[in-house]
Amino acid sequence: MLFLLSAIKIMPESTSQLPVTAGNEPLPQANGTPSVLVIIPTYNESENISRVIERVFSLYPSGLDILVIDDHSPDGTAKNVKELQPHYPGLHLLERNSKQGLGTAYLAGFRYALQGSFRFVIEMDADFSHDPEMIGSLLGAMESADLAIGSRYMNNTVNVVNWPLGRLMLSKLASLYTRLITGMPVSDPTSGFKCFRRIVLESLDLRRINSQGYSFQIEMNFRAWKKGFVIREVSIVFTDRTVGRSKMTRKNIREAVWIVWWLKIKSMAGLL
Ligand SMILES: Nc1nc2c(ncn2[C@@H]2O[C@H](COP(=O)(O)OP(=O)(O)OP(=O)(O)O)[C@@H](O)[C@H]2O)c(=O)[nH]1
Ligand SMILES: [Mg+2]
Repeated sequence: MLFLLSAIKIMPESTSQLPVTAGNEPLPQANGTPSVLVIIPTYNESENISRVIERVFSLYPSGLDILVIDDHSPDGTAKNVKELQPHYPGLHLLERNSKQGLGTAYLAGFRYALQGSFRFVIEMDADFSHDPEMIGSLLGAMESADLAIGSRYMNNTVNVVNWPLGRLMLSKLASLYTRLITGMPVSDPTSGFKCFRRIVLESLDLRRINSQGYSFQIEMNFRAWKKGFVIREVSIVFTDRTVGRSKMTRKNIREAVWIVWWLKIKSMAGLL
């Protein structure tokens, strides 16, 4: 039986005093060059991808580019992106020839970002679980952070809409487990809605990132934290996808269980 959960409590936004960039305001540009790259990995997201691209560009018409990284989705996701490219010069597409996992998709996106002059790099899902309006809040938090994480669990609240109870428990347990083992002060370490300052990506040796699935988020946070970068969380409401299917697998869960130990031990041994 599935239990449906509604947003339980939405705390006042912790970034309320932070500036700008929400809604239709243009983002800062350096010499007319977009300073923000939003990376959206996709696998079979043809029902979502066009809408999410249009939504992001309607909210942030300048100063921001989007990179879609598609793993040869059989449903034609990449074709939808190509159809939109003539309308949006800031829309980029990286096509890979097979499904290779979320982690390697983001790593490819980071390399792409570092080849350009982007100052901020955002991770976002294609399925509208991450509200494009919150991009502004993430960027606002970057005024005083090197890594901003959109958190579902700030201040002991649960801001998740329409997740089955089992899925919520899994996510909450993963967060508690990660905090307990690593000591990392992040309430939602598996969140995939976040913003990196360029220097963070430049400082981490991306070739050493091992995680393939969702533990990729934990590993990136942990490595940034251990390097002393400032991490801030921003309260977000996460809404379960309404179209398309989740790609989460049991293998992803098993990977997250051992990766936190692996990170902890490597860090203690000074081998991170
Ligand atoms: N390029 C690429 N994208 C992927 C891969 N696996 C998942 N994605 C994308 O990564 C994003 C997150 O995947 P989801 O299936 O929504 O996973 P999730 O958000 O953790 O889980 P749900 O809450 O069940 O949706 C989506 O935009 C997917 O299309 C992959 O192997 N390659
Ligand atoms: Mg999702």
